[in-house]
Amino acid sequence: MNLNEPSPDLLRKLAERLGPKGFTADAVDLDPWLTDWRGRVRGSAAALLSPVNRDEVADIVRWAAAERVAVVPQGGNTSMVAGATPAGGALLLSLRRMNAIRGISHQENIATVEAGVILSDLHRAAEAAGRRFPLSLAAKDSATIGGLISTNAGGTQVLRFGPMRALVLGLEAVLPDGQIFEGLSALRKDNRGYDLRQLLAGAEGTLGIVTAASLRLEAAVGERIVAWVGMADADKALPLLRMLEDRIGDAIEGFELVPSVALELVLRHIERTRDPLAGKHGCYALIEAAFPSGTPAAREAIEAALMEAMERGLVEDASIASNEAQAVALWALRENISEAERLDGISVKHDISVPVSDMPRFMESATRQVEAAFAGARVIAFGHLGDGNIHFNVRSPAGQAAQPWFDANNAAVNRMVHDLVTAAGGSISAEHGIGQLKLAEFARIAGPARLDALRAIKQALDPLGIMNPGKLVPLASDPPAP
Ligand code: 2HG
Ligand code: ZN
Repeated sequence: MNLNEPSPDLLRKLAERLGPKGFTADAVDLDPWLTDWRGRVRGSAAALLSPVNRDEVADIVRWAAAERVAVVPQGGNTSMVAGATPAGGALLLSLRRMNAIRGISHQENIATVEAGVILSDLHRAAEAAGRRFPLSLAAKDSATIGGLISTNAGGTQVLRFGPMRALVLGLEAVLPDGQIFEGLSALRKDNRGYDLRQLLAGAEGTLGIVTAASLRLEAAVGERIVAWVGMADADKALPLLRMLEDRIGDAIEGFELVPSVALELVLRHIERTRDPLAGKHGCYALIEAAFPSGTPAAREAIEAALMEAMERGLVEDASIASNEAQAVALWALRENISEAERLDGISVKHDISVPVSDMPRFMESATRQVEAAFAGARVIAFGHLGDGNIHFNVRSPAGQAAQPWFDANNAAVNRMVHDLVTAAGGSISAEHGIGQLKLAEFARIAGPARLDALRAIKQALDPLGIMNPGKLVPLASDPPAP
């Protein structure tokens, strides 16, 4: 794709339009935003643009289109697949200054927010208004709403509320020619054909830039109960989840699988963490149930269900948080797995899904096959079991330097895991998106119908190919994956 570097004229015009707070081409200012969160991809950009409203965004995009210059939108820069890392002479467009919560309507049960609002700020604002925004994930203190929408983020509450797509009711976006799509009005029913909101959600900024959204809120949590259970092995987890749902219903909204190796990593690398149970277990689950205020005997119901699970041999031991601080501490054991893994050394990452009921079998057989094929490799498979989504990560052999092993084996491990997932009818990206890191594998596996449709949509909305190039949409001209 023949994209250009911005001309000195364009950079001057942008500097004037955006002012000193909204424009910088200084290498020091740019530096922190040029590397992805995992530190795996280093990019470069001609300038960092930080507009404060949609009209500024629209001007940037229109002017960039006129010169056929790439525009790379970025929120909190927490992509797991380097989806917001720019390349070449792109304009890096940060939405972080567009961080107003425009309103929270109790009557409509909606929050209207700008793209740069940080997820935990929205949590607090909704709570202060007596409501709740239910999506949550480990990066909540830096991930922004625009990025979460653009990647259709998942997280730990998908079981009950679905991923970001399920929570977007309205969207405002700047399209690749600079037009503003005014789709904020949060109609519960709107059947005017192709749904642009849902096309932009999960598009990773390749079809336009989300500037604001209307998001579904839920009833505030009256009582939340967080439990940590030890099980003999991962096979017990799914029967346990189904049993809890039978007894408690959809109040069960988080069910996260933590293998013992993941717990050990967290306890080793993350300060102020401790094992909640006295003994060791093969596998653990973090369970969260949330009830509206006034629900009678919520805690007793969970206690009784866990007691029954113990009698049935599904659970070996359990600890239920007795206050909010303990609940936060239990969640820290789960939310820090990724960070602990990172501190332990680079690993080959996968974000896969297979049909929920097939996941225990898949985990067992894929672990066996990968560990046999790559001598000494250590699988750590954790996460959102209830959604059929596991992070099937593969670490280097113990005592071996992680980086050289990673460099030598990353591509082959990826291929093997993705082939196993595909054979099981699954997806190579359950919640992180494709970005740059999964692009070649996506191209290899997706199949012509999916790829042709993807390219046709991209071509129709962004014929110049300026929006976040090199992400999500494999070009027909790309060389085949190695
Ligand atoms: C999580 O569930 C994140 O903690 C990160 O999606 C997963 O680092 C990973 O592999
Ligand atoms: Zn995850």
